[in-house]
Amino acid sequence: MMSQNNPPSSISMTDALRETLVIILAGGRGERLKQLTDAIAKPAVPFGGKFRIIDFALSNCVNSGLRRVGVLTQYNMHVLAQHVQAGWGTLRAEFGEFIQVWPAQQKKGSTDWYQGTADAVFQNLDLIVAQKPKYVIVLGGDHIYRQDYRTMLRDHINKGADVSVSCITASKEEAKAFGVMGVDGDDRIVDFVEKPANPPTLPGDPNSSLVSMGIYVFNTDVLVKQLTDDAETDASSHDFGKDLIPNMVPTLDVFAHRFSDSCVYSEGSKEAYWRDVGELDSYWSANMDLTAVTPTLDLYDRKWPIWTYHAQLPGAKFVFDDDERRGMAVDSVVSSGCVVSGSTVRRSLLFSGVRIHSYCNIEDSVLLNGAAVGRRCVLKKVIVAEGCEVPPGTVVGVNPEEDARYFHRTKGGVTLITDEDLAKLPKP
Ligand code: ADQ
Ligand code: ADP
Repeated sequence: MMSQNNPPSSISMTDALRETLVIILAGGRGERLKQLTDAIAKPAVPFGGKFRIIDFALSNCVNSGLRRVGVLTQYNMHVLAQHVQAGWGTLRAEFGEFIQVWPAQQKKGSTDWYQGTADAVFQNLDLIVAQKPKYVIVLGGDHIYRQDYRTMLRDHINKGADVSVSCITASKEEAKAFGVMGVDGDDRIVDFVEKPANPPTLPGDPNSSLVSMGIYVFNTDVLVKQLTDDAETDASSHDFGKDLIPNMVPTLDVFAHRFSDSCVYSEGSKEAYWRDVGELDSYWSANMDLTAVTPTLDLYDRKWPIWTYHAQLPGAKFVFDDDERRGMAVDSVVSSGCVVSGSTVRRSLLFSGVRIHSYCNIEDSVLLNGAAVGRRCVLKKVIVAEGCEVPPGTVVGVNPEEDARYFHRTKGGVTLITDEDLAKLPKP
């Protein structure tokens, strides 16, 4: 159904895309990723062998034909800014196209960091208004998915919405970590509650809820008014999910957009793949998903490429060691610059420049850029931090109690290995 207030626009998709500005929220602390975000912002955390998490949102923008993107940063922004500049700084400013980092600047007379996601956008309103967009898409920079934002924008325009919220079905249990909505038969949002202890469920399905993916399309005039009103409200935490969206629901035309309609599916897959990788368990398992024989998110499929900046490195190398033990990796993704010598790697992801010495057995593991594993190590279900040097003979993932004494071990049984924690191990 169309909204009563906004008649449908006859704007062409080409014009709608030209008149849209994207704001990517990339400033959260990301503390649940533990030491992985000690020095770098979550969207800049490496993912999938050669990418960084934000490459998914940025690729979705570029592949959708969106050419004006501001990336709002705050904590630990250095690597993120470097990456966006190196990999994404290619659009032509003279044509009004850009992907830029917009750092927190304590504008609007504020002496504080951003209070919440809405405040982050509010503090950049002057930059947004200066672009004169008709629509503003606001989304997080920390999810793994392929979405054609054109379809969502078209849906928003056709419904005559003030704001559209991309949504996906989740189990009632999972829904506790998200914004949860109730919709009517036309997908108009009639109820929105952020991270409820007891999530409302879908009619006729008491185990499932409709959750927000934190991806919003706003009409610019509505966004400006809502942000300005919210900024003047002392009781607000200045957050899209907690304050802005719930406040808009009773009076404005707020619609749900089904991700299943705009997801870019991999060949042969019917699952709309979207993962929040904000915790070590979900980060590990989304990486592991890529090692499946037929991954639901197929990065080899070139119809919707995920772009990135990647250092120039030589090809991956597999070596027989002096004892003629094979260096091999199976059901694994091995990135450029890796050397696997005389060791076996199974169901694992080796990011760029990883080095595995002889007599090791590595399974179900994620080894980030530049990690090095000494001889005779056994690593099972671990994440090895960037540049970490695992000493010869280290065994992790075999004895959970022992691991928990030295390392961070998740509920899901994933162990995070860092240089700092390795230093606590008794010396052989
Ligand atoms: P959360 O993911 O919990 O819920 P939040 O932690 O606020 O929301 O992060 C949203 C995005 O904003 C992230 O990309 C984060 O990095 C970024 N961000 C957080 N604080 C920021 C700040 N001060 N400045 C700039 N960027 C910041 C939200 C919604 C839910 C929805 C989920 C989907 O509130 O309703 O279900 O996203 O994951
Ligand atoms: P091990 O891995 O058994 O501990 P090495 O460190 O000597 O022993 O590595 C074994 C093999 O890995 C080497 O013989 C070589 O072929 C290959 N290798 C080691 N380092 C490099 C490198 N920097 N570039 C290319 N190949 C390398």
